[in-house]
Amino acid sequence: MAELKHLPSTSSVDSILEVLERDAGVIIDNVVNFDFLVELNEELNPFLSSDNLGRDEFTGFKTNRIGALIARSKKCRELALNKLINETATQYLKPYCDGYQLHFTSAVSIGPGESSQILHRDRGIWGGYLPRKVEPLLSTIWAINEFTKANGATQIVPGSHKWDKNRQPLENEIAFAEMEAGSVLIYTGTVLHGGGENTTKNITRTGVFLHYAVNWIRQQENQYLSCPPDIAKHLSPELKSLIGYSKGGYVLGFYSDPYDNEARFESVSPENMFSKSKDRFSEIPDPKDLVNDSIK
Ligand SMILES: O=C(O)CCC(=O)C(=O)O
Ligand SMILES: [Fe+2]
Repeated sequence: MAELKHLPSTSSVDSILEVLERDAGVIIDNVVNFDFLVELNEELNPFLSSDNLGRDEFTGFKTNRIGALIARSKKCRELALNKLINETATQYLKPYCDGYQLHFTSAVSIGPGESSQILHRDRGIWGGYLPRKVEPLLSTIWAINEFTKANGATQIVPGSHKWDKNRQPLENEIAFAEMEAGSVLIYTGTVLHGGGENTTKNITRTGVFLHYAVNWIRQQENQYLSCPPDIAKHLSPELKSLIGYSKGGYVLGFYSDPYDNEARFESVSPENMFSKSKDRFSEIPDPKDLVNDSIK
């Protein structure tokens, strides 16, 4: 039976990267405590308790999903900025970008009687246009309650990020992300995985999904609509930048204020919407370097 490696929350980034390189999935145990989860539940329950069941087999007829977690939950903001996760994302995505962004937020509650989700690779959201040699995603699933094989723990196929796309796993090649509440599964955009079957009578499995993608790609969840400027202005500069109120390159992601006729906010970084602080792309580069560095 395939198994996922568990590491303690005191692990080094290098030890996490080593497992990710081999398996493309790893569990970090007990990162946040019980009190943290109580508050998180209080923030999410009003939204999760209304009926947001999936409308197809992929999203699950007995599975509730909600997004906009940065706007809706202070505790999710803390999770999104978790130091160990962000240091791991920086190192893991470094070969493919010079920065990354929060790409997707969702709380997923798999209810009793849900069947298992088809195994898939999350990079598929971009329609298969990205060459396999680029890994665009590093994702997390935070266990809000205990994940067990019975209640729908995520299925993961360790090592399948290196497989040919048509290879299907044998049953004993599928691992289940069983973990205690407060632990986190880290997995890549190319590993085969899917929600598990929930065979329990009355236990709902809830995970908070926070996915990080290279900064030059379209985000799965439109953060500017899920967390519009009037909410984003209350976030820390670091978090605003992480969700996309920043540029991803010298001219990538700028904005112009449609009401500004004094040339104050013309072709500027979204950071200017909130403060005058300069972003890391505001230095005017030498055009030769700009052109040269833009093609690998
Ligand atoms: O709920 C889960 O454990 C996994 C869900 C998933 O992979 C997805 O919806 O893309
Ligand atoms: Fe998925």
